[in-house]
Amino acid sequence: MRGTGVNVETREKLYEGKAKIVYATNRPGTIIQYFKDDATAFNALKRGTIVGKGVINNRMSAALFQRLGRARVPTHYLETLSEREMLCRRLEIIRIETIVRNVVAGSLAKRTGLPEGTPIARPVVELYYKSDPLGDPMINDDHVRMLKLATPTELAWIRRTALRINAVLTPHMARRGLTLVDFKLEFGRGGRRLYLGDEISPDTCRLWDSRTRERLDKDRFRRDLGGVEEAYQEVYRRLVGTEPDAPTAGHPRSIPASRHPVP
Ligand code: AIR
Ligand code: ASP
Repeated sequence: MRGTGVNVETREKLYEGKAKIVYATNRPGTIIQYFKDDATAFNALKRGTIVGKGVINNRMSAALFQRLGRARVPTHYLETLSEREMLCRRLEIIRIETIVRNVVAGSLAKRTGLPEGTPIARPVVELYYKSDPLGDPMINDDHVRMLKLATPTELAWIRRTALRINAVLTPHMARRGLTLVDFKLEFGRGGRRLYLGDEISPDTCRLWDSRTRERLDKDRFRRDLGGVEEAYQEVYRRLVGTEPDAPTAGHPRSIPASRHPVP
């Protein structure tokens, strides 16, 4: 499927979320994720724009999906079509947000009273019910079964795969001077298999500078810390480098490297 993006055509809008738009394509079994600069927090009570975020999240997600693919984690990523468009396998999204935590932060600090920054000896996996009207409440395996969100076999695979992803991404980030504090994953069904979907970016991960513990993620937006764009650019520079991955040869939408707005 890779390298086949020539002649991919955008068709009807299937879904518009807070940070992305999903389009059908002329290729059965695929969708296009379009990454916006829009940012929301606290279940969309806070709204804003992070200039250039869509480009960064698209490229960064692609790089991390490729890294996970090399570690044999199945992801929905097929190809980067343009600065903001990613061709993906079409999934039936499982309505569970899976969070993996290596360091106490955010809602875990609130829930436990432990100070942010407390290391966690063995990663913690949490499940949330993906429901905007309900504000994504935390759930457990029994609720997953009760709500029929996933089968026990699927849930076991999700937990196992979330920890494998953490085991790949934590050292990957560490080599680039970033502490992977926590992150959110979404999985979906594609045919008979499960795949990692959505994105992996500073919108969905907490990333701290390993040395200074400076926050280099969406918490800068959520908490009005300033330097939001700069933080996204810094993460991009460390994870993807100043030269983005070479676009697929001959792709009509590929962006000449010289013209690519490297943040
Ligand atoms: N997350 C949760 N819902 C949406 C997102 N992006 C991510 C946050 C953070 C992790 O899940 O970006 O990396 C844990 O969030 P919290 O608020 O539960 O501490
Ligand atoms: N974007 C989500 C919201 O609007 C969650 C977040 O990242 O804070 O609630």
